[in-house]
Amino acid sequence: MKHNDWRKSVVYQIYPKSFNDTTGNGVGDLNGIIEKMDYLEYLGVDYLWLTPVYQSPMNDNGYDISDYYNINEDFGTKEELRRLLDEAHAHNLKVMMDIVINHTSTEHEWFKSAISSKENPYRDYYFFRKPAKEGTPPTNWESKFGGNAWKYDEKTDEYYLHLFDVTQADLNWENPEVRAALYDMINYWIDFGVDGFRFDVINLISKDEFKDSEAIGKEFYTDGPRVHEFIHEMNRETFGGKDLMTVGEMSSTTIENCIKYTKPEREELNSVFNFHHLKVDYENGEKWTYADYDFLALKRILMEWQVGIHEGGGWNAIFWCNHDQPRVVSRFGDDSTEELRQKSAKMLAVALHMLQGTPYIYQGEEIGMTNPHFTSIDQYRDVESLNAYRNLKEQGVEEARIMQILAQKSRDNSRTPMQWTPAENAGFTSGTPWIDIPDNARYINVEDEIENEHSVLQTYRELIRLRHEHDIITYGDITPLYMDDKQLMIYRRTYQNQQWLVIANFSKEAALLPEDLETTGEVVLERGTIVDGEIEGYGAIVIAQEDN
Ligand code: TEU
Repeated sequence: MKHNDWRKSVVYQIYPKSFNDTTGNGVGDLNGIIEKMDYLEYLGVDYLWLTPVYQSPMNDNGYDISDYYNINEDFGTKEELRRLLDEAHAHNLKVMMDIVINHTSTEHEWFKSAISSKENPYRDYYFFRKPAKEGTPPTNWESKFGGNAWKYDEKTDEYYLHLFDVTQADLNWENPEVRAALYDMINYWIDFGVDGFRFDVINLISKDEFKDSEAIGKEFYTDGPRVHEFIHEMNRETFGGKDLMTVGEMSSTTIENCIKYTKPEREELNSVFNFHHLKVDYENGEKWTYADYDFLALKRILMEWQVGIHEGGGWNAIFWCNHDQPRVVSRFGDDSTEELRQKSAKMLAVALHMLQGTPYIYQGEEIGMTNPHFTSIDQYRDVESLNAYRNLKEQGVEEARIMQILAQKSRDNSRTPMQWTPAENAGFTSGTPWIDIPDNARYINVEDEIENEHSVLQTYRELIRLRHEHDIITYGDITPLYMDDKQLMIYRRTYQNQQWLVIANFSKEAALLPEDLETTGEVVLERGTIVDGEIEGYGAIVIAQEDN
């Protein structure tokens, strides 16, 4: 056992569709994950989080579940999942399942019943509402994937709510039967032997007022009125008091609410993802724009959450990447040359992994995988990107500009297959991959990274090892420093009588260290050097110092 406190854990996120294909159909599968257990153990992580593998029409790659109790046949069978759990446990790894309970697929039996007639007992599992007036949806809320959030059903002359795709109908948590059915399902997976859960958009489950919004409707369902009550109830009815790690994905949330979600005595969740630090390349708050990122905002937001959550007694999940976000090295680093890519990927790893909270590594991040830089709409697969393309077209935006925006923002940026080897199709599949693989797999791949002792991968391994060995990383306080510095992220961690200083240069150019910054001490980890009071471009360093 590496340790016995979930707080010291590092989680590795697997997007099964793009991890490893053993059947040659171009789509990854559960056996593919089993095949890579040695690698995952070598990396040193504690938990694996599998994005949804349940039965699904895959309009949103599994976030549209049609049967919570069965496995999507592209991924495999329940027996294979059972073997995956056993293999993971034999490799000292735990497994978290993704729980999507804000909505189901419209292919789910519940929804199929619900839509069949107004009188059907399942009608109240979802939100069906009358038109505001003829031909007008009940409210003006916008779907997160574009367009109005209500879909008209001609047969019953009512609309149903879908905050995401039209094939993802929102569940009515006000209905106690819905909650009971969902808790049964979670308990089924607990009995099956999983070790934890990631809850999809869990702060959107409480909705009670359906009114027009001045904006897009968020205020009526984000951190809604009964959300804490519902999550607490779920905790008590399912995972609470058991050795299971939980993390909630929180959409547009607040520090105040996240403290409530994660303060142990409230019995809700262990930890939370928030996305505020990843909106720093949105122009005027709009994702579908092309913009440079704002470094000072990135620092400010990250540090507000670091300090705010820690002081409030809550717990952060910390991450740069997931299956919805572009690759961080292309986003806050630099993938324009091999040298810059490697340096900036390492720097970003250090800057994140020395923060307080539970770090998440998204498959491929540990080898510095980049955005694929797609140039044609035919290369995109994601429903959100395809909707955005249509919307931007309708607004009259030029094709070339749209391609530039998608190449920067699309969720497909992170969904290209894991690059295992320099061989054809990156060793991911013997068939045709479901989405294109960047050419750079020839030199950015796991095989090469294992061999090279100075690789990005080795930096990740070292950071994981450090976390397991030094309590200061997990439990220490954090003090942000020099927040106005335009190149450097600098912070101090303190724990008992120890003090660590972390310096990360987010710019390509060498950066002058602040004159009054004391950098003497014992170097814990060095990626880039300090010469004459300057740290090199994309350099990062961690120094253990005397407490004074
Ligand atoms: O995502 C929630 C969510 O709102 C965003 O991550 C969203 O994809 C992005 O911000 C839009 O710009 C979760 C899942 O992670 C995502 O893959 C699903 O599509 C979504 O919920 C619906 O289940």
